Amino acid sequence: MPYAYDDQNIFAKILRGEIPNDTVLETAHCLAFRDLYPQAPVHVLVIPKGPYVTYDHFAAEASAAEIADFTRTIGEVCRMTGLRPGDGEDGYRVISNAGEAGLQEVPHLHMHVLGGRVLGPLVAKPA
Ligand code: DGP
Repeated sequence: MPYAYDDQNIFAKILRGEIPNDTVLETAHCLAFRDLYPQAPVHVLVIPKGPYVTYDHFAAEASAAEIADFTRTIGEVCRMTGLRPGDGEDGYRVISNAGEAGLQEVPHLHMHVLGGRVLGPLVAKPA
């Protein structure tokens, strides 16, 4: 069962309003909020409201409306935070970690939108 969803994960609790968050944007199908442990001056998480574990899960099972909203919400967060190249901060990185190899901590799909500094190499070299 690669797509078993645990509704006790921290982002499910945020979506249910059980724990607070610093919301950047809410849409019909998505919530964007600031990461509690920011890795860059701008670090926003964009999540679908639906119970999806990973990006591949979302791609396989989400509706066209959810996929369109997720994609546009990520773009809107880049715009709102001034990260679009030429807008001020001059660029960003969008990352989604999945599973053990990806070091995914929270088993609810999230895109990290990072920027506000030069972000360095895409992945760390193995020690
Ligand atoms: P990942 O390793 O890709 O699963 O990233 C999970 C991110 O979630 C990590 O950057 C820290 C963040 N995070 C963990 N708990 C909370 C929380 O309670 N609130 C917020 N806003 N972010 C959290």
